[in-house]
This record gives sequence, structure tokens and C-alpha cells, in this order.
Amino acid sequence: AVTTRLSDYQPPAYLVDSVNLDVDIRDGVTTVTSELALRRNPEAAVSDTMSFNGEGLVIRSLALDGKVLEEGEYRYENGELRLSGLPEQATLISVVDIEPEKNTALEGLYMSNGMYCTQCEAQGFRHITFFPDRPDVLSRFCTTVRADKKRYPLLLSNGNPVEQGEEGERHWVTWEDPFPKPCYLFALVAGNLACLEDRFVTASGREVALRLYAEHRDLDKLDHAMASLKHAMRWDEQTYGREYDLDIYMIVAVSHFNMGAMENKGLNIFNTSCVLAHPATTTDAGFQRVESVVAHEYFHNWSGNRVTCRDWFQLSLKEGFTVFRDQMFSADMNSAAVQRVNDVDFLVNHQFPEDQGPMAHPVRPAEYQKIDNFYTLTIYEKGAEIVRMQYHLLGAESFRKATDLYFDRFDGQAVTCDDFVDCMEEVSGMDMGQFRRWYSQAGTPILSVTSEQSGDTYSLTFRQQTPPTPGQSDKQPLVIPVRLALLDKAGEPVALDDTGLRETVLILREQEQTFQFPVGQTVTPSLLRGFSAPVVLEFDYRADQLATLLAHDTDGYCRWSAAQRLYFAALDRLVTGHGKAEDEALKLAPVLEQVIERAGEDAAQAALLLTLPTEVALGDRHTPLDPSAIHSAHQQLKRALGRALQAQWLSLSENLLATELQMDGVAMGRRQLRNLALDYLAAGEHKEAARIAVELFELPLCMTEELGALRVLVHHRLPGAELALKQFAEKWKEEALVMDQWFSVQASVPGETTVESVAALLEHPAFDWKVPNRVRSVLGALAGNPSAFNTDEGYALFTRALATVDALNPQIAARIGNAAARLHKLESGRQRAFRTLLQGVNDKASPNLSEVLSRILG
Ligand code: HT7
Ligand code: ZN
Repeated sequence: AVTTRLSDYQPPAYLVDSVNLDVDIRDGVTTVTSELALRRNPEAAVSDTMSFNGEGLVIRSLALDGKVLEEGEYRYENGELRLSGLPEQATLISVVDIEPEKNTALEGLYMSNGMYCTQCEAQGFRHITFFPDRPDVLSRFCTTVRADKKRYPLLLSNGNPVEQGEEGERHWVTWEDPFPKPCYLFALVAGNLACLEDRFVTASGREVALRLYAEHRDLDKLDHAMASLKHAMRWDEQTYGREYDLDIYMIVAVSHFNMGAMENKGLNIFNTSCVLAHPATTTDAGFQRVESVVAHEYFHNWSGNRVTCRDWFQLSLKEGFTVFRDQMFSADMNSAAVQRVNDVDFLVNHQFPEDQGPMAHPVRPAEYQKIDNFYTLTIYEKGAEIVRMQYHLLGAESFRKATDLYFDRFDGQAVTCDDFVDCMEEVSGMDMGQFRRWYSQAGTPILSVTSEQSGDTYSLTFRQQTPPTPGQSDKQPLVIPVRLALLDKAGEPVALDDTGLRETVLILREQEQTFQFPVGQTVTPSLLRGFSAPVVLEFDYRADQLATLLAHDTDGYCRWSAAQRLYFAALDRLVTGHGKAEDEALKLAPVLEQVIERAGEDAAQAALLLTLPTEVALGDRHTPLDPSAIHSAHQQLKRALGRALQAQWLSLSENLLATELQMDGVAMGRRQLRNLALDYLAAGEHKEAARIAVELFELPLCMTEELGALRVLVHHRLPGAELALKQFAEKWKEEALVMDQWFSVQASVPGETTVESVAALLEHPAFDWKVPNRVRSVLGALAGNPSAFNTDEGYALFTRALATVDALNPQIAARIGNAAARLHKLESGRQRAFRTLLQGVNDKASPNLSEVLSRILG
């Protein structure tokens, strides 16, 4: 395996000022002619040799400055075309053949449900033509697409259409993109698609055509994406002063896609799951995802496209920043408190385990083998937290000045994470030297806090420590902003100094620091408010303090965190055999009752507070991991809570029922809480649970209700579950995204026997190994279902499936392979069995999968 290192970065020997592409699409073979205007890079050491990337290209001809190159005059091996003896400026024309119909890896040009489309980030362009496939080569693209007129009436690429024509049964369109861009932002689509069109007038009065494309049958599912896009465009103008810059903005929905979406300049390509939405077929969570992904890709137009990354080590420069931007947008569009808790929940339950396991890496990694494997939660989510800390350190106003400076200074350039922080430093005058460690140091810091009351002084001592991560044993102290308040017995924040300040931010820099407050009364510290830094906070809270936080804290994160601590404490006692589920439920009941009583204030927040941590999260607290014990503890507590609060769950299940469909945040919150209540009711084996679930299933107002009811029926094995599954499949067999949910509901039923259902699902006629969404709906769900996954049968099935996926789509296989990352935590018997199977897969794995499995196997 080839390792690429940040420390080896060299600027390219030649730049490509312009690219003229001609893509001639014919059945079986597509011919790509490219004309590159090369110019020696004044920033690089003088050289007359240049390398172009090219994977699987069949060369028809190569010509330099009009002279045809014969075979001995160039070298094309191992994905690299090398040309020597180049002058200061030159024109390289290449003609190559590619076979998009055979492309199951979904990078480069490929087919999805009869349409041609591209995915070039990170290194897909090299599968289309010869090019320096690296983000620091920015070029002006002019692209002509040719194809059969009848079957592919729509021919799209980046920028604006400038010319078109017909040649018999074929036609062509030429697109020009005036903005220099790296080739990873190139895109092309040829298909027969329906279009939803609208317009947007920018702040400076320019009119932009908005065109969303999907298969004809999905035209009625584009309205939400269009509304989201317009909101995002306005928000970016108002919040960051960023306007859209082309005359057209297009989004195309495709069924075969490795990730969520792609921000190609002017021509975004989206996984159908992130753009299509209709209340009948899409859950409320799906609606929110569409809103945030549409916004995320739009925001990339500035944070990523106008200002891009110098190299792929700087990926978080665009991804971390853009996730922060989309999170703030969603907070403005919906409930900010709920948004923050959802984001933190995701980070803590998914990124933290990554940062604490064999795949841990810095937000700016120092090396990689396959860059596709580094589109991780660390780059995206932890990267966003790092930007968020800078936002809070500077304050909204200075942060805006810093981003203005960043966009102005680096417009049209490929830059680094340090360039971004430099702008923060310059505007604020702060020394960000130590802060930069967040980018280079892997691992989740543990912040242990102790308190002491001495007379009229209350002190808090903070000790930070980051455990070693693979390849990085020595850790330095980080800058950790801790937002805090101290709550009195009634839950009111007390004054922290003689100015009456009731909330403050402590900036930790040392390994250990103590802070004193002139507070004489007994208080409960409300720490890390808003989750002010991505750290594990350890504080030995008493149960009554957690109850105070949960009941009274005005900070949504601290309330949620208190609830999580209460649940974990109860579950831990059950896992270790130190408690009885009924007793634990009785202790929790009064606190939870209060939450339920206040649910009318914000049902979505109540639902978050009432949701138990997952089995995966509970398992992560116990080494060696015994998934059966975890599963049993989880089931017991859920059942006991289902019984202890039976009357409340029943009333929520019945009283929150809406009579007409609404899609606003309040209605969505009520549906979320209702589904949760029904789940608890069924867990407590209430006799009404099946009736209510069946009624809801049969007459749902929307997919959130229909799927919620189906999940309760199936997960609790209630009477009617089998019939409901059958009816659902019959009703929705033509809707791929709904069927994904059908697969996923079954693969996520907790318990060992689910492995048998998963085996059957993999044989189902609607299962398709070539569709990443479908593969994820089964294997992803199994991986998140530890009691089924961690069995001999589960391991055997998973590893067999992994090898099958790898042969078709290495990127997806590598992503799914991450599910084995808890190998080292398993008890020895399971660990041995799983290790042997994984080793067998690794022996024959693609470079993508092998990088992941080798790290896991150690
Ligand atoms: N910037 C996009 C990344 C992406 C991607 C990366 C590797 C392989 C396939 C991919 N599809 C999209 C998505 C984003 O963060 O906006
Ligand atoms: Zn992104």
C-alpha cells in the first residue's frame, strides 16, 4: 500500500489554465477528448517533467503541441502518465476510452438507473481522463457532452450552457464554467429527467435559475429541497455575506451514490435519500436531513469551491467549516436547542468512538493510504466543533470579520487549515498557537473536574488528559473553553462574581487548573454548557444534582447530558449485576415524569431527554465487551420504564395523535415523542400497544407515523408484525427509499435471531449489492445492532457480505468495514472468532478495505 504524507507536499510542476473536454457517450464505450493548456508553475522548483493521473484509461491518442506522441515518448503505468522535456507552456491533447457501464465503484463516470453521472471527489476525475488530479490545480473548464437525443435528452455539466446542436439521432451541449476549479468539482450528467424549476434573486439583484432534476416519478418529491435551497441561499447572504455566483444552480438526484451528496460547481449531484422528500414516503428525520444536506452542499460554493483545499490533508478546512455552517443554519431554521443536542448526540455516539479506537486520526491527518477512507466523522464533525470553538472564542462579530477576510484573501485559491486560523488570529489579535493543536492531535480529551466548598468559596479543579492514539502517544494540553454556570437548589444560576455574572467561559490551557468563585451556598455545576468543547467531561455528580440539572437547567445540552448520566448509571448497575431494573426504574420515574409533564413546551426536546442511550453506547463503557449482558440490561431497563410510567406512555400515545398533517417543527416533535411513547408502551408489554400500533400503521398521516408503528410492531414482535411487514412491502415496492427503511427495520431488531432475518434479507429479490443505500440499509443496520452482530453467525455473515461488497465497490466496503472497529474490546472468545474471519477477508481485500481492516487487526 502506498502512503501519502503531508510532510511530502510539493506544489505541482505544471498548472493547467484551461481544460476543453469532449465527452462522447455511446453504448458500452465513452470517448473522452481533453485539451489541457499547461503552464510551468512559477511556485514550484523548475522541472520539465509532469505527471498526470489516469486510472483504467484506454489511450487512443496523445499529442503534445500538435505532435502525436508515439508509445516510447510517454510512460503510462500504475495510474500515472509521465511526460518529460516539456516546454514552459504546452497543449496536451488526449483521446481515451472508458466504460462507465461497467463501473460499480461509483467513482468517475458511471451509470445509475439509465442515466450517466459522475463522482469526482476525491480522486474520480482520473477515471475519466488524464489530469493532475489534486485540489491545488485550478482550471477553467469548457465541456461538451454528446449522446443519443432520445434516451439522453438532458446533457449537463458545470457552469452555463453556451452552445448546443444536433447530429442525426445524437445531440450535444457545451457548458462553460467561468470559475477556475479543481477537477474534483467537475460533473456531468446525461439522462432523461424531470425538472422542478424556480428562481432566486440574490441580494445584489442577480437572477439565478434553480433547477432540481429527478426521475419523472419523483418530480413531486422535490419541493422541500427547493424550499431548503432558497432558505440556504438567503441565509448565506445574511449570515456570511456570500452570494451565489453563476446564473444556474442545479441539483440532480441519483439512486447509486457512495455518500450523501456532492457540491460540484453549479451542478450538485445528490443521493436520492438527501434530496427527495414527501410526507407520504419520507420521515420527519428524512425531511430534516434533506434540508441540512441541501444547505451543506450549497454552502460549499464558498467554503470549498471558491476557496478550496491545497491538499487532501486539509479536507476539514472545507468539511469541518461547512458542517459548522450547516449546523448553524439548521439551528436557525428549527429549534436551536434541539439541533445542538442532536449534533452533540451524533458526535458523542459516533465520532468519539472513532477517536478512541483503532481508526483515530487528527482532524488534519499526517498521512493516508486511500483518501476516500478519510471522509470521516473526525474530519467532518470534530472539524465542525473546532470551528465552533473559534466562533465562540472570537464572538459572532469578529468571527464574521475573520471569515470575510478568509473568503476575500483566498478567493480562487487552494489553501490550508492554518490559513483559516491565521485569519481568526489576525482579526482577533489572539494567539491561536496552542489552539492549533486541535488540528494535529488525535483523540478525545478527557476533562476530569472536581469541586470543593470551603467557606464562602467554591472551587473547581480541571485536569485534562488525552489518551494515546495509534501512532501518537504523547499528547499536549489543548485550549478547552468551558462554559459554565452554578445552579442553586432551585436550579437558578447564582452570581459568579461581584458584577452579578451568572454564566462564564473558562479558557483552560494547562494540564491542571483551579478556579474559585465567591459562592457560599451548595451548588450544582452546569459544565460545558452548549457542549463548549468536544471533550469527555468527568464529574462525580450525585443523583440529586443530575435531577436538578435535568429539571431546571436552561441549557439544552446540560439537561440532555444529565439524563444520559442518569440512564448510564442505572444501566451500568444492571450490566454489572449491582441493581434491579424495577428499582432503577422507580428511581428514574419521578424525574422522567417531570420531563413528561413539561413536554408541551418542546416535545422534540422531551423526546430527546426520554430516549435511552443505545446498546452500542452502553457497550462502549464496558471492557471486555459482552454484548449479551449489554442487551439484557438495556431490555430490562426499557421494560421496567415502560411499566413504571405506563399511564404516561399510554396518554402520550393517544393524546398526541394529530388529525391533520402538519410538517412544522412542533408537529414533528409531537410525532417523535409519540413514537417513543408507543415504543415504551410496547416494551412494558401493555396490552393496548399492539392495537394502537396497528391502528396507526393502517391509517397513518405520514411516513413518520407509518414507519414508527411498523418499527414498534416488528421490534417488539407484536401480533400483526408479520402482516404489517408484508403489507408495507407490497404498498411501497416501487419506492426504493421506503424499501430501504423496510430492510433496515428488520435488520435492526435487537436479539441474536435477527442474523437469520438478515441472511434472508440479503437473498430478497429487492436486495441489490450494487446500490449503496440498500447495502447500508441491511449491513449498516446490522452493524448498529450489537446483540445480533456479535454472534458467530453475525460475524460469518458480515465478513462474507463485506467481501462481496468489496469486489463491487471498495469505498462502500471500507466504510462498512469500520463496523469491526470494536474488535479489540470484545471478550476473548468472540475476539478470536471475529479476528480469524476478518483476517481472511483482509488477505484478499481492495486497498480501501485493507487500509481499514489492517488498522483494526493491528
Ligand atoms: N464533499 C463531498 C464528498 C463526497 C465524497 C467523497 C468520497 C467519495 C464519494 C463522495 N461523494 C461526496 C460531500 C460533502 O461533504 O459535501
Ligand atoms: Zn461537505
